[in-house]
Amino acid sequence: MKTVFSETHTLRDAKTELYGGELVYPFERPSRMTYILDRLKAVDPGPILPPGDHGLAPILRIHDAGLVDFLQTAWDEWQAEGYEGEAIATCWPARRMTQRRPDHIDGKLGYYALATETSLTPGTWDAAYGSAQVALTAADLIRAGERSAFALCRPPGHHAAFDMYGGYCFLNNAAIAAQRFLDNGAARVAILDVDFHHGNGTQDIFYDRSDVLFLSLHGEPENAFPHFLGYADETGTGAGEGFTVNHPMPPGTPFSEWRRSLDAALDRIAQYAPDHLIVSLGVDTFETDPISFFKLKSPDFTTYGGDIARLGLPTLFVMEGGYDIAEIGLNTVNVIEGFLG
Ligand code: SP5
Ligand code: ZN
Repeated sequence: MKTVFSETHTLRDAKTELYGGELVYPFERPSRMTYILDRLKAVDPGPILPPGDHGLAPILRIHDAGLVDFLQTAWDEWQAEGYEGEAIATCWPARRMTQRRPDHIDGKLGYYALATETSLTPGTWDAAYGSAQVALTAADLIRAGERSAFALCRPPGHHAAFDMYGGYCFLNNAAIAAQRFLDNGAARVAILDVDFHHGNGTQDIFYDRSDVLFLSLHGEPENAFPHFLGYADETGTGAGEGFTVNHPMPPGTPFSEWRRSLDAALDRIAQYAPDHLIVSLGVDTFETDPISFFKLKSPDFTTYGGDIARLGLPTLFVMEGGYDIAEIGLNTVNVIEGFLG
């Protein structure tokens, strides 16, 4: 399996994440990639390639032009205001308030942010752009006939919605890749999101569509970020009714339970018979992940990689979360190895 990877991810190196009332060094940090690359090189499932540049057009197939413009200009506006720290939203268009976009950077941050833990920094846009290019290039490998490919994306993407960023995500790499498949002739694409967190952004983008089946296995919103989406009764709307599938699970969920949800999701994917499968691959389901509460062990990642392979679909893996950095390489590459069999 070929991996696509870009060094531009290092341009995203935020110093601050608002966590537990303190500004801490972010869980989503550049060294995550070092550990995954080291393990990839040790196991060597295939070559590691740089992305091509597909420009902004495929990004704008998925995202609001206002969000894309904001991500490109927010840092300059923040600096022009004379602020000393990284750019963090402090107010929101909450219940019974207007949804108009303000002019001031403080207002715009609240308008486009869905969470406050994700600071904007000088290199964030360039890194997010590069991450989307990684996903697009890996999608094109599959279109060219590869059975599978690994988009080693950073920053991750699945929390980024049509017009919102947050949850360490700015552009929705998996959604951008899915649209790429459709624009190049695919009729149906399934996105299976196995990151610990609900893929609220991906769900948002495809909620009213039947050409993308979205399925997510995640920590229940009552107890896990992003808290305000991901309930089992969210099933799609209009033409998309029945094409969103959520499997929320409670704290302490072991692999045996998690795998039951996976089996149900895989059955639904088989019934949908997509041209391509995209796996939003977060390994924050690991038992010692510092911000999550599932109990998967390292060999379980190999097992479920094999489960996914049995669908027999051309499969694009897109990297999402995973914050037990010492084990992120092992767990991520275990999924790849399990898939390859
Ligand atoms: C891509 C991805 O995995 N994004 C996750 C973003 C989560 N950010 C909010 C984390 C809040 C964690 N609260 C954990 C409580 C542990 N005591
Ligand atoms: Zn996650």
